[in-house]
Amino acid sequence: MGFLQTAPQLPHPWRSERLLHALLDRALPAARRAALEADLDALGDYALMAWQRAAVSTRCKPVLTQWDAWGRRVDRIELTTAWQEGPHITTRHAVLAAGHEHHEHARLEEFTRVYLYHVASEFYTCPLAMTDGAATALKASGNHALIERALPHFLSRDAATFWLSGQWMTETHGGSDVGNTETVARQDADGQWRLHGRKWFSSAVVGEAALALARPEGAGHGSGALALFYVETMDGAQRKPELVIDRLKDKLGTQELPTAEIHLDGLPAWPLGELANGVRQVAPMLNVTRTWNAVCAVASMARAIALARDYAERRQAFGRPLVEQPLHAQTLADMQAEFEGAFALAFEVAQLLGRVEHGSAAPHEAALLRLLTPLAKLWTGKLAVRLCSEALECFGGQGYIEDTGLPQLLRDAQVYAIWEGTTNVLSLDALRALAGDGPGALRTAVAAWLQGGDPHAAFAIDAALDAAASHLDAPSTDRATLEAGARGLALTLARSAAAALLARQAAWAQARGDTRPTAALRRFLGHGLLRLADIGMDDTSLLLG
Ligand code: MFK
Repeated sequence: MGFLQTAPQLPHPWRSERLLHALLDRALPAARRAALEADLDALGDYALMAWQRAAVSTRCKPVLTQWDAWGRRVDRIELTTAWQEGPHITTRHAVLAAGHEHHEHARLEEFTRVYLYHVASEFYTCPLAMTDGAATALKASGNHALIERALPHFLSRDAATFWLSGQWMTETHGGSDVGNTETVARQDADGQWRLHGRKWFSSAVVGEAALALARPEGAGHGSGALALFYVETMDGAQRKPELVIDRLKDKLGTQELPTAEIHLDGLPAWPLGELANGVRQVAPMLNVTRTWNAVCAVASMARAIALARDYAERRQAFGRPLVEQPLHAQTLADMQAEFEGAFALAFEVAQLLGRVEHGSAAPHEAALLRLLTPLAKLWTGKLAVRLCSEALECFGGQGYIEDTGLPQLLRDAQVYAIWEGTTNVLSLDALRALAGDGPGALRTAVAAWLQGGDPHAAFAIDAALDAAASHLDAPSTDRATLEAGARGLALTLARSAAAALLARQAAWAQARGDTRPTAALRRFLGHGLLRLADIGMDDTSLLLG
């Protein structure tokens, strides 16, 4: 047999994770940091095992069996091995419970685990995100009966009592525009609310509970008339008959995740709060799941880059390893710099969330969190696709071959820009946040992050923020022009915030003799911060004419 190329090896996802180590060293008190070590090491072991197991296993997808041999409707879903392990890994490592502990680092410690677990989980993190979001929305609702009933399950540290929650919003007519929701809530003769309708993307249908938007019968049109309901899906070991699984979706990626189309045929439901303003009530959930989306997008980038970098050491071309080829090394370094910016922004959102929830945030930080959440979600979602695509190219033809495990990275990455609001929906959400205290909060934060850092970086970042402010505040800008430019504005703000965070990290690391974050900052700035669009509404209509 001729030449055989050795496959890429995944370095240990925790022990080799330089950025996460540095972040935890900087952000956590020493005792908290030390207490995490064994747990994170074990999660890294699991992630490594899962990668190695996948390399020698046949890929599986979930299977829905709707009827048993005797004609009984069963809607049974068989899950992949990683999904079967999900409740055990989640509770053993307290992935969700950690985020709801009563200290300001709770969310950072939670999302550290999410980052290590995500790719190995085969997107079991999707329903985990929704369960976390449901726990957060329930707490915000102040509905003590539901909190006491559901939270001990959602945040359980024991697989036997752990429950997953879904988030049932999307409908055939109400995707981004959930105001078109057709599901109706009716009260029966006993006063019990029951949901009737069809939900179109239910990713946690194997779970035990869900938060669902529905229109109370007789309420008006639009999103303000929607209410948010809590439902349970199981009657002991049986799924409730009022919940019917129509089919599993056949998706581009996240194929281990059993996303379902379902019918609600009188499913009992309990309102979280008032029988209106359901979107406002579900917003805490959206913001938490969008943070998950950002951290998971960054985790996918980390996986793709780790494999591409390992391969660059193993693969020889033109007489030397790829990593010694100047253009290949340049490509990898460009990817690394963008990844480091995205990592910094996603984890800043996680830390902010922890501080705001704990009540230890600075006065501007609630508005900062409101703005950075959509920015981090939309930018990391797009970047994950670009970096995973670039990583596949680093393998040449092998990156296009299914059983290397590489194409799956790209297919899966495409979901981050779609889930939890598309890039454009999130850009418009950023405009909502910018209409409030967002701009001032971002300026205050950036000034603090840049203190004592590189003055050249500070100059470039301030200039980008000035340009964004002029764009936003231009007196001639009407609403249509503002919306048309919202994506460019959001990307500019995301990159500027990320650069300021990289500057803070660079100053911290340099004082400890590590100049790699400084190199990442320099290169990231070299890629430019400005992404503002030159809006010509006339050109747009001409081009689409
Ligand atoms: C592994 C990674 C895990 C990731 C999780 C994966 C889960 C995947 C499953 C899904 O993808 S489920 C589908 C997710 N669907 C969406 O995310 C919906 C996308 N559409 C939007 O986000 C729209 O912007 C939105 C539905 C929120 C617009 O609704 P409205 O009703 O037209 O907006 P409106 O009237 O502006 O907002 C209503 C209220 O909510 C306002 O407050 P007030 O009533 O007090 O004025 C808004 O300020 C508030 N609001 C909206 N978005 C908010 C928010 N408040 C805080 N944060 C937000 N993000």
